[in-house]
Amino acid sequence: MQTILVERRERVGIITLHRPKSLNALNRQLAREVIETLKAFNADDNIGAIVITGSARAFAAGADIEEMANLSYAEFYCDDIFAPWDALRLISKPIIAAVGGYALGGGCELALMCDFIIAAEDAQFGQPEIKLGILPGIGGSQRLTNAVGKALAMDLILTGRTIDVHEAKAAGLVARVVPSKELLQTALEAAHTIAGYNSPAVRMAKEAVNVAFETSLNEGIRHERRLFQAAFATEGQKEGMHAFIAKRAPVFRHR
Ligand code: CO8
Repeated sequence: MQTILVERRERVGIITLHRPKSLNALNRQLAREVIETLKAFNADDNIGAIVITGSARAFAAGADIEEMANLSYAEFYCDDIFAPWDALRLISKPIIAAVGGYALGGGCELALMCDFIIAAEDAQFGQPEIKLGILPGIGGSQRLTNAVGKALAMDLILTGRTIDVHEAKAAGLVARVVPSKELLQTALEAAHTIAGYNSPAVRMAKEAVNVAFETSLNEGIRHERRLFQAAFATEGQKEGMHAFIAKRAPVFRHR
């Protein structure tokens, strides 16, 4: 891997975006490496949750402008250059974005593709593509709107302004704000907690929440009900409930 660092700590897989000279600008190689690593973590029974992070200065300052600047419509259309990022939606294990510094353009969109964002006090979010003569390209117009509502999404996408972490938290973009030096530790603790639960139930819970953004309330509730019933086919449900009744800590087997 040349653009990311990959690490495993107990049952948590960590991807650190690592293109320091360009504030972790997202080029095609980085996309391939992130997706390849996510797929490997997803297939690995020893991994229960994933953290994606960047550097203290930038989670990611967007797509790589130098790489994109001279591309033609035909290249973008025929090669569907951002298509690899679509595979992130197929990762069934929870992904936490630990965001410090800039999360701009594609960087903000990548954070939005994760399941939730834990941000450092110095984090800044924005979709400044309009200043470059373009618009968000890996789902920002949809996911940002779902996260913060039409008014703020339009404001950010049309003016290109950047918001600080407190505005992002108030708008619902960010789940937690922590001091910068506690960012990774907090994200890892959340990931370790998740990774310790009944793995199929964790994935079902992620699936159930995501369905809320893709279907009607009625269909979403029906989907949740089926998943809830399916949870009773897992060993973890028996262990979780019997452990509660016996007043002991549950021991989940992660399969
Ligand atoms: N692409 C390429 N290089 C970048 C990028 C980028 N997005 N952002 C920063 N860099 C480089 C700079 O060119 C500079 O390189 P060098 O040292 O060789 O001159 C280095 O990183 C440090 O940057 P600055 O000197 O500019 O640092 P500052 O602290 O002065 O400013 C900013 C930091 C505000 C983040 C500034 O760098 C900036 O505005 N960057 C561009 C932000 C932006 O416009 N992002 C949107 C890009 S377009 C996009 O994301 C489209 C999304 C579509 C889908 C994405 C799929 C991946």
